[in-house]
Amino acid sequence: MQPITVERGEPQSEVEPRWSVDSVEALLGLPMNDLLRRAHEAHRAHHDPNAVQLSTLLSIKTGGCPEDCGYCPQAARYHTEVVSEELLPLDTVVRAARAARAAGASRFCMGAAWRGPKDRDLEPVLAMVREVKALGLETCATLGMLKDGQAERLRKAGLDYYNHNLDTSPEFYSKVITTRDYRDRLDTLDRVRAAGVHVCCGGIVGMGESRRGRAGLIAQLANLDPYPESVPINSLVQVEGTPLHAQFGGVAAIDPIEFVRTIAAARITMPKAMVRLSAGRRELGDATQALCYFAGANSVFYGDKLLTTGNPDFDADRVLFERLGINAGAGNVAADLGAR
Ligand code: SAM
Ligand code: DTB
Ligand code: SF4
Repeated sequence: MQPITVERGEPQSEVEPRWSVDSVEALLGLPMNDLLRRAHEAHRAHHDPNAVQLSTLLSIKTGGCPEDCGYCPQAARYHTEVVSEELLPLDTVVRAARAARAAGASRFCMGAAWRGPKDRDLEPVLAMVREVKALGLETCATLGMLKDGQAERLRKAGLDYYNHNLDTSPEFYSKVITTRDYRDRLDTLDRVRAAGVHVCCGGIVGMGESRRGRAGLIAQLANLDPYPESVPINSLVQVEGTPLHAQFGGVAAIDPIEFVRTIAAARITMPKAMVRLSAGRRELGDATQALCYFAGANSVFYGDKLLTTGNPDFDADRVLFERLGINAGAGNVAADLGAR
């Protein structure tokens, strides 16, 4: 099990230091140009600075979720425009994966609005993993909390990555979610790691947390031993009907500079990870995204839809990558698998 409170300087492994919340907060508070310089140097030391990996998402089971995550349009208890759907048939998933591959994605991530899969739910998902893997794509799934044995079954079917986010700092967590606790999340991450599946784990910025709250999230992620291979940093997409939407007196949108700072801190503290600029890219706009790529983001969700909300369409991303001289796509397959 991973400790929740850690201090920098304790040996975590032979090569990676531990990060205290204070030390990450200090990073986040550096003069912007000093922070960007450190982050970009860390980025160049471990990655091609002009390459971005593309993952495509598909919601394989939408809405009707029993959990109460305050940001999520798929929670049954909130009145959002999301229409619930049963698990998609296998051929629909395979068709979507083929289209993602044709568009240049190297990874296909299947998401389900479950608290966690029941054993009987897992069987059809295993078939999806097998078929997507057979297309030559990297496979990822995000299905909620896993019970003993489920991660092993997923690995045997060919799952490369499991996405399960810590979402925020341990201190802020209960303001956003009450139906599962931080320890449950760490336990699922331990099961994924122990089964030999790569860990994709990140969080959401802009839920009303303080800068120290963001430091707490980054420190938790960076102190996982080893830290995740993929780190999705989401900017909250405010969805009408969810408690975090401004209509409920929810939260003000995050300052984009503060978002870039968070990406930079993720890059410095987890230098070899793929840092994914995740939800919220449409709202961030091109110039902020460009700064994120400079600060160390080297992966995105690619396709006009995330799970239920919008994302820049293929063409918008292609144009932006072209303007930035970024090489995006299949050439970067498994860059992170090779790096660790
Ligand atoms: N139900 C599973 C679970 O919660 O683990 C998997 C799917 S869940 C939608 C995956 C992640 O999407 C969440 O942990 C959260 O980080 C992110 N997410 C969900 N809604 C979001 C929103 N409105 N804005 C930003 N990120 C969001
Ligand atoms: C992650 O960190 N972000 C993705 C993926 N992992 C599963 C999901 C973002 C969801 C945004 C809200 C929606 O589209 O429903
Ligand atoms: Fe359910 Fe996942 Fe949404 Fe939480 S984030 S309400 S667990 S679908």
